Amino acid sequence: MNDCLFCKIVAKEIPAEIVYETGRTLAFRDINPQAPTHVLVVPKQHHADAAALASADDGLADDVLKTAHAIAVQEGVAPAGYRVVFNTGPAAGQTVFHVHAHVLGGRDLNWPPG
Ligand code: IU
Repeated sequence: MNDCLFCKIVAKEIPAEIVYETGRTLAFRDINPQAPTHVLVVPKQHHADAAALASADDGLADDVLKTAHAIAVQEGVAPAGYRVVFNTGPAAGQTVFHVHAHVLGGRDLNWPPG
């Protein structure tokens, strides 16, 4: 996708603080962190949202989830607990339409979310 911001981060055409990378996923710090750990995990292949990722049917959603857990371990937030969020669609607050998992941790997280 030529005009997709996260595709450009994947292609390293625009900078991001990358914290983890696999063959099919990339993780980088959110520019507007909502918790001490706030990392975004994206598949390198473009899919607009979690629904499209789930339909990809090639194990890619599994890769994203595994990377999210690896981030939580790497960041040291796994033992206390962390949250993985896919905002999916405008009503859920999705603003960037390249699917991304938010990995949030490092503080007590409220429920229900806003
Ligand atoms: P959302 O679930 O689509 O609302 O999340 C988009 C996130 O992308 C949001 O938390 C932004 O702070 C974040 N982000 C970013 O990390 N780098 C950017 O250049 C832009 C947005 I634009």
